[in-house]
Amino acid sequence: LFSAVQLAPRDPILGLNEQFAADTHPAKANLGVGVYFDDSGKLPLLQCVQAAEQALMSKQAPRGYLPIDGLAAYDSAVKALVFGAQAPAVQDGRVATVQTLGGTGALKIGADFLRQLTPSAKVLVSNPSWDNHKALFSRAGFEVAAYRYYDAARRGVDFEGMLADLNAAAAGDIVVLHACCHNPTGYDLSAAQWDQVIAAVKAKGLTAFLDMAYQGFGQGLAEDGAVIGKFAAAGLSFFVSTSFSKSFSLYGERVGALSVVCESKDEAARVLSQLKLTIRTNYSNPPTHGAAVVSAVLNTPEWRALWEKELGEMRTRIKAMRQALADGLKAAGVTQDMSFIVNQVGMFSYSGLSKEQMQRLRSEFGVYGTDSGRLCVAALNSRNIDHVCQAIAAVMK
Ligand code: PLP
Ligand code: TYF
Repeated sequence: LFSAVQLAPRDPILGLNEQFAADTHPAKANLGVGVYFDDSGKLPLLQCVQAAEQALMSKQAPRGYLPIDGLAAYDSAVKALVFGAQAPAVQDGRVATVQTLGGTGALKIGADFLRQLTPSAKVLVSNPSWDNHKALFSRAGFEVAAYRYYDAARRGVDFEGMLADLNAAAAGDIVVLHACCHNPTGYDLSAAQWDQVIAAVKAKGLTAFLDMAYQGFGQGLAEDGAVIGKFAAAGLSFFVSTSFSKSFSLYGERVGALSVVCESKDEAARVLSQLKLTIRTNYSNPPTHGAAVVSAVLNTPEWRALWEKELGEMRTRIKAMRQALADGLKAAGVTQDMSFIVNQVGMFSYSGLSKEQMQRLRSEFGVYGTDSGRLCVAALNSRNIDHVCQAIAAVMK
C-alpha cells in the first residue's frame, strides 16, 4: 500500500527547531520560528491567562462537547475585537464567526468552504508569504499564484506591482492579505495604500481573505484592526482569520476564529450553516480550554485590561529589540544602513542576508533564521543580542 509513498519535505520553519535543539553551540539563538520569547528567553505565560485559568479550575467545569461553531461567548468577543462591538456589520448580524483550531484552522475552514463555493477561482498570495498559505490553499484544491509584494532593492513594498497584479486578476479570484505585521517581510501597507487595495478588490470583484495572526503586535489592537473596518465600510463580503497563538502566548492551545462578513443577516445564517458543515466533517467541534480562557479574558474588564497591558509590553519589547539590533550591528562594524530594521513591524525582520549567509550564521554561530533571511526579532533578548550582532556582522564582512 505505501511502497510508492514519497517522503514529504519538512516544514522549512518548524524543521529548523529540530536542528536548533540538536545544536551544541553555547551561545545558540533561535530566531527561526515566529514565537515571542521574553527577555529571559522564555515563552511567557501571560498573567491574564493565569488569572482566567485559576478561576476556571476553581469552578471544575465539566467538559461536554462545545457547539460546532464553538463557545458562543468566545465568538461574540472575537467579533467585538475584530470588527468593534458597535460595527454595523456586527449590529446587523451580518458576520458569521466560528471558533477554529488556531489561525491555520481558520484559513483551512475558509479554504474548504470557498472551494465548495467557487471551485475555479484562483488564489493569490503575496510574494513572499507565510509558506503555509500556498500549501494550504493548494491542498484545499485551488490553483495558487502570487501577487508582487516585496521589493528587495527598495526594501519595502512593490505597491505598484501589487496593485497591477490585483487589477489583472479575474473576478471571483481570492486574494490572501496579511492584515498587519506581514510575515515574513515586516513591511505593511499604509492606510492610503489599503484604500487603493480595497478599491481594486471592489472594482475587480475579488474575494479578500484577511489573515490576522498578529493583531496588537504592530501599532496596537485598534490600530492593527483598522484595516478590517475599512473593508467592512467598503460594503464588501470578505473573510478574516484570527489567531490568538501569539497575542495570548497560547500557541499549543490552538485558539483562533474565522469570520465571514456577508451582505445580510439571512446570508450570514446560511454561510454559518456551511462553515458548521465544514467543521463537522473535519473534526466535529473545537476544544474547550483555550477558547474558555480567551473568552474569559476578553469578557472580563479587569483581565482584558491586563491583557492589553501585557500585549503592549510584548510589542514595546520587540520594538526595543529592533533598535538594539540596528544599533548593535553598527557597533559591531556593519557599515551598510540597517535602519530598515527599525521601520519594519511585527515579529519579523527580513534582513536581506543571502541563503549562504544564513547558513553560515547557523553553522558557525548557532544563530538560526530562515534561509530567506527572515529573523524573528521577538526572540532577541538582552543576553543573546550581542552574540547575534557579532555573528551577523561577521557574515556581512
Ligand atoms: N498566518 C500567519 C501569517 C502566520 O504567521 C501564522 C503563524 O503561525 C498563522 C497564520 C497561523 O497561526 P496559528 O499558529 O494560530 O495556526
Ligand atoms: O512563520 C512562523 O514562523 C510562524 C510559526 O508551519 C509557524 O507563523 C511556522 C510554520 C508553520 C506553522 C507555524
